[in-house]
Amino acid sequence: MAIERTLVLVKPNGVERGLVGEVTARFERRGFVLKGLKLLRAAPELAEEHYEEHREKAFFGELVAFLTSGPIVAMVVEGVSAVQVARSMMGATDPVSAAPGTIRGDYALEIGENVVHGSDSVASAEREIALYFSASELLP
Ligand code: D4T
Repeated sequence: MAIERTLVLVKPNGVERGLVGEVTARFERRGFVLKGLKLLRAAPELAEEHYEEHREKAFFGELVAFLTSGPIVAMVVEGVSAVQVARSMMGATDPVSAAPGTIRGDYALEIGENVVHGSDSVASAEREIALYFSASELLP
């Protein structure tokens, strides 16, 4: 029963569509504890660093353009197996394959606009949390 922290982002289309409360509520109801929460506009440098692993991919430019296209909400949630559980709550990266009942399965259709992001490992979570939050912005 490892207690983990993971980074959850509500992407620009999720904020635009008024899904911040819905996404946040799902994590709270599941039993996770919010340790950090902010609304921000990501600078291109931040988005590029976030998606560093995709730098060589054909969709990298669009990915960065999308993440920086409007305000996003970043949150750090903590709880048992937070990395894995958060990703299962989000559903498959391509919403077409995301199961109903997941966030993407309920609110998305396009892979390029898939509403949420969740870190894919504990190491990624640590790296990504540090990109979006300073230590003083996080609860202990
Ligand atoms: P994120 O990082 O947004 O939570 O997505 P995933 O972790 O589920 O998936 P990913 O890293 O493989 O992809 C990052 C991001 O790129 C978009 N994307 C992905 C895209 O627009 N076209 C593609 O072909 C792929 C594979 C969607 C998520």
